[in-house]
Amino acid sequence: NTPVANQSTNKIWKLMEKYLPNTKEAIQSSVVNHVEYTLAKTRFDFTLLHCYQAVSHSVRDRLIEAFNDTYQYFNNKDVKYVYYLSLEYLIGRCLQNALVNLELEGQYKEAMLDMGYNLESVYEQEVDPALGNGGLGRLAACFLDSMATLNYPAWGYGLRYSYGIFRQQIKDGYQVEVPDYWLDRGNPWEIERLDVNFQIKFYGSVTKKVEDGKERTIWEGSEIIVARAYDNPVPGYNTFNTINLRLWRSLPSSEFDFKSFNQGDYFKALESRQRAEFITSVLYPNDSTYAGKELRLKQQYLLVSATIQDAIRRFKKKRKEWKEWPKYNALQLNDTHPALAIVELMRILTDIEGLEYEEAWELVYNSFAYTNHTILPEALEKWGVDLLGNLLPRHLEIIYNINHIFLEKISRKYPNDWRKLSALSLVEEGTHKTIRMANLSIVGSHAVNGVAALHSQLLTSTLFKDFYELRPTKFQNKTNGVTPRRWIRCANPGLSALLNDVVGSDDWILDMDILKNFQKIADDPAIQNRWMQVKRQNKEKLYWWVKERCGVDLNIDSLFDIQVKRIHEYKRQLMNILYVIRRYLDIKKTPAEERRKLFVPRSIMFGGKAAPGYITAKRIIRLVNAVSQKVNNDQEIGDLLKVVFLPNYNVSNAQVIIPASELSQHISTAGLEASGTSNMKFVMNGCLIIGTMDGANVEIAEEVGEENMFIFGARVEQVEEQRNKMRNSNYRDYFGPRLTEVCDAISNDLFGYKYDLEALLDTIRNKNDYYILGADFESYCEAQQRVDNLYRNKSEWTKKSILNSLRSGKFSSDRTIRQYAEEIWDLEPCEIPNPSKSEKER
Ligand code: NBX
Repeated sequence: NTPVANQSTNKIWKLMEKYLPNTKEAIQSSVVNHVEYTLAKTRFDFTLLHCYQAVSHSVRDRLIEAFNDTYQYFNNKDVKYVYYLSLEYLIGRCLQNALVNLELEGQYKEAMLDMGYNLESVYEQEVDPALGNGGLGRLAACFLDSMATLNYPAWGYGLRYSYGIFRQQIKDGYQVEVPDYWLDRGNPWEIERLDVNFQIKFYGSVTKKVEDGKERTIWEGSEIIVARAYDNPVPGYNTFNTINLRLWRSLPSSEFDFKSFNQGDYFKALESRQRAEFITSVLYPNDSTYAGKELRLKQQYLLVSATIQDAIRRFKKKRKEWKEWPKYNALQLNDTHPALAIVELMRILTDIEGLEYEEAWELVYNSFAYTNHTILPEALEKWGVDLLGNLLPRHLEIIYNINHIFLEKISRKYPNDWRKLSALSLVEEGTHKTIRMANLSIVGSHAVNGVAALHSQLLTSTLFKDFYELRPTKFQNKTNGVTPRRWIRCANPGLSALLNDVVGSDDWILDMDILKNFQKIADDPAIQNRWMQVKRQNKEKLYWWVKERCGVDLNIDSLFDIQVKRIHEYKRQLMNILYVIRRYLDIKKTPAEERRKLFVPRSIMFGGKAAPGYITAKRIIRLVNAVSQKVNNDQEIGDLLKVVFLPNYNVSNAQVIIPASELSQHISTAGLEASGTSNMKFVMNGCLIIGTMDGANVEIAEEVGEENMFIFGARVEQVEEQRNKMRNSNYRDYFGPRLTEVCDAISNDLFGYKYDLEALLDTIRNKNDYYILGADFESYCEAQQRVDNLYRNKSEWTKKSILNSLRSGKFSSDRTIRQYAEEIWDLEPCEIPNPSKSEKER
């Protein structure tokens, strides 16, 4: 029902045409308004938390203005949309990011100071929405920032988990997982859409019916729930464009189990309502093995089904012709987790909209694209056909159908090539028959990409070789990137100010490549001094962070050496800590008076979560803490060496840790880290990398120069050879004396915790050392020696630090998103005219 417009209602709606003013007084009055009317608080009963909430609501009001205008404008211009589908978004805190992107940080700072509040302590009140595991989820968040900033008509779609990734506590040196109920204090940033709900079906049966001579397939679900939309505005920088991250929450459907209610089984009916709510209650905390649990499949299907329904509803409002679908919609799959979207769209187009199979396939194929994030075999999703067929019987039928048609084409092209047929098949035969989600994603997409040049090359030469030979043009590379808004402008205000002075403006925030034009400053002693000052201030901030959380007193003048990322054997935190032990033993062997000549004081920090079921990863944390305890309490060592485990690594902690680091470790076994993205953040913040030729490190070396990094270790093509060597020898010969001595020290109980630590050592001593720590250890030690040598020369170190930062332009996610838009999505930017900020055009 459209309201009848008359003169008096028009006058009322006209009230909405004024934008909120951003003077100090206006900001203060909006904050105070929210204190009174949103929070129902008074100045006498008001804490810093309330202050954060009121400020956030006041900022949210401003976001909503831009947000509503953006989609109205997109709608009027009838643009093509990209839908980014991801089971994870690690967006981090919102308040500072929103203020920076709206270019209101200065005004709010002043307004709040006037009221007696320091804006930085207000920021600290916000909890991290941690709806992701690691790199993949954080990448999705950086991409949203770039899509908004570059004015692309985009939507992010995901799940609103009630519990994000667990909070990590360290008790007696072991990781303890604490539930993260992040909505505890409300969430001022989201907009609950009571009117945006979609039904989601599970289980049930499939029947065929003949209607007017045509066969129709009907899937009747036996469990029906509802997905409700929660919108999270994502503001672009230096533009009025603000896009939406729409997160779904599962709720019981209102008709649900009406029968049981009426039959008087009140409690049973309530139980099933709770089961519906449970679907989006918790994020799976695994980042490298797939869970294979029904609940996880329900989560995936809920995201997929609600999103496709939403996109179709939007499309149908505008046009009648299905053949226009790919012209107006691009759908990007963030890994295979949302791959069922391919099948869901096929189902709706054929079963409900009545399109022929081939017609529907054309539309699906031309709109979907898939990003792969790993070649680790244990991470590849394969759903058992029993489980999938029970939960989504019609989808399994469609998958079989897609496979049948696909394999027929293959066998015509390669008659009797059974190996090829079974490698390409969507179905893996065996005692436990499974569906390969990667194969489904490739077959259903017009573009498939890896996330760094080396990774994309490995995909086409190993994991997806047969698919590549079939259709080489489908395969692309899109090297990852990170947003300079959050990772420099927000996280490192000191460096931002310095870069503003160097460039003469803040244009670098939108065009990082211009920093290359200022490389000569790297030799300027005055700039070097200021550069060192900025780093020192950041180190001081981390010093206090560590002191408060870990009770360790670091030497600010020591080299801050950091490895923060999910704990995994392939990332080789174990090799790092074994080197720390090596260094400790070497210091102990050196006469006291010579120690300071031979060793640069170092503070070595580790951080990262281990998946709760990943025992080896948890033992690595145990070892780090055991070494930390021993070394930090050894009077002889003093501040020459400190070892710290930084608990609960997350986005907001990363914003303190990364700007303060001087050396960061990206030391995965060559070929196994698809890209890495923190490496890019560290480089931007003037940190030198010690690393292997893996993932995006290879391209970082191309950009900043190998001479400005500490590269070591086997190259991809040497890894298998090293593994063979290990298989054919005793670990004592293969390891060499320096590593052997380290292992023996652990075995001789120098650090305690013998049971855990022996088991840990066995992963490299007796299990073939799959990640070739033994092979790379010597070359790693040499690289570490080069680090010490360079650090003694402050000016040379600083010069390299400056060059790293100025040459990091390629790794802005703006570059990445432009490439996706141009080479995969075929998407044009659409910028809303920046309003005068006084009158809205409505
Ligand atoms: O994706 C990561 C890769 O390991 C990084 O090399 C890469 O830079 C990053 C972004 O492309 N992968 C990752 O974070 N995976 C997951 O978090 C993950 C989560 C759930 C799951 C499997 C993997 N079932």
